[in-house]
Amino acid sequence: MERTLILLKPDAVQRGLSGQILARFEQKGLKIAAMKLMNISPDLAAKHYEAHKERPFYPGLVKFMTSSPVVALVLEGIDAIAVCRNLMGKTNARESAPGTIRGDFGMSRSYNLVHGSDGPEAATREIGLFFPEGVVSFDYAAFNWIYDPVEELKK
Ligand code: IDP
Ligand code: MG
Repeated sequence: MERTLILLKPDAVQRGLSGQILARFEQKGLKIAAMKLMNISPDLAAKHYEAHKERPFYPGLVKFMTSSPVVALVLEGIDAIAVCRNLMGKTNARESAPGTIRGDFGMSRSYNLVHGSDGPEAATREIGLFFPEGVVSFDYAAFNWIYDPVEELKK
């Protein structure tokens, strides 16, 4: 099992799309391991987007992400990071394939509705930044029907 940090960005919350976007991840079979509505402080935004500090779009990105609340989530599943990135689609929503979240709901390269960790190291780092209190530990009964218990869930 792998965990990833997902953010429903300010545009998703303000456009009333949080529920529909969360449903995409949930119906795919990802387990919600943590979830909260929160404001991102400038300090948290800077840590989260550290890798983009030198990019020309960085100031605008921080302004956008701190302008209004986000829904922060930790999602869990086998290969959760890649599965979520595929569900999200390409960074530029105009170029994102239909069927993806960005492809179905967005028209912008910057206001692209959703963030997802891009690798295992980023996921661990980002989950620690957004959920220093830890995730919620519980048995997700649906996993026994989402995965093949013999092939995929053997301990
Ligand atoms: P990703 O979110 O698809 O992983 P990144 O390249 O990591 O894309 O960029 C982080 C975020 O910065 C994007 O989701 C988008 O909101 C914003 N961004 C990326 N490239 C541009 C750009 O060229 N102009 C404006 N905003 C951008
Ligand atoms: Mg990224």
